[in-house]
Amino acid sequence: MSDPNFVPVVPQEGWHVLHLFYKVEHGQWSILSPDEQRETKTSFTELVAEIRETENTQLLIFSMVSPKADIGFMLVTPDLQTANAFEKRLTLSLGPEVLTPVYSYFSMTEESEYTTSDAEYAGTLEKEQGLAPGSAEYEKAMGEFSARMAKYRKDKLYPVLPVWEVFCFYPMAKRRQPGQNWYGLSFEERKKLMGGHARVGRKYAGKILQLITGSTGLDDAEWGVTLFAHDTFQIKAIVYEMRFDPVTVHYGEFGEFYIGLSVPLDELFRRVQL
Ligand code: 76R
Repeated sequence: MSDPNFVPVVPQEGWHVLHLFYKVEHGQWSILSPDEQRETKTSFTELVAEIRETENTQLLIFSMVSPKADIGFMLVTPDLQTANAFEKRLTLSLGPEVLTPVYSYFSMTEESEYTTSDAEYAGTLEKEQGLAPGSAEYEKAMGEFSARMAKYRKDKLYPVLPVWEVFCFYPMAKRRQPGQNWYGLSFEERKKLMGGHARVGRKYAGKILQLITGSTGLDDAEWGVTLFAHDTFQIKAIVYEMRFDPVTVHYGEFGEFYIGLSVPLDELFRRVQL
């Protein structure tokens, strides 16, 4: 049953995240003269540089796999006005109607509700490790814990995106139906279940980098899941393994999957034949 004392962590900070996927309309592109095409590619390159030079702003660019989309952008920036302005410019960046939006997702970075609190960690130190509060070892352990959590929180709210070869994006939500309503579970039950999920996830350390961004009230699903990997085997493996994790088994709802490859701009132009 839902916990009447539960106070959800309502996000008050974080960055805005736009995932933007487009198809290239070669018919429109071919109307441009070779000079216009060259100029367009130059101004596109300049726009990318301008976005990347904007404070705290990151733009990743992907050559998307399969005809679901050709070009993918992941834009992360603090201010929504900035995000919105860049998004409109990116859409027009290769000329009118050259890029047709096929899918987009709007979310925000957020921290987890289920992290270990100072009080919980203090309890573990006392009960499981027998450390007395106030002792030098206890204080040292608590200090290390706080530093670790501060870094963890910073990485979630203000992530530095990696440029790994493979990118995977899909929206997710937690199921809400009689007998299987995630939001009807108590906080303790959810936290315990998410603990199992995180244990599976941590096995992929160094192979998968995951960024969960929240989209309740912003887009159709509840989270955007962004995975970075060095190869598709790891993406397939983690998503398959998590299918058997109780949280996903009982409560996981998935949207469409998109796979992209990180490529430099000149290769992107060649790849999508611009
Ligand atoms: O945030 C953390 O890094 C620690 C714990 C953790 C949370 C709270 C965590 C760990 N995840 C969390 C939340 Mn996750 N994650 C997914 C998918 O669910 C599926 O079946 C597939 C989609 C993958 C592959 C994945 C990977 N996770 C979430 C949420 C929000 C849920 C909520 O708040 O109720 C979703 C939708 C979600 C989905 N997860 C990890 C991973 C990996 C690799 C980790 C370990 C990260 C690390 O320790 O570096």
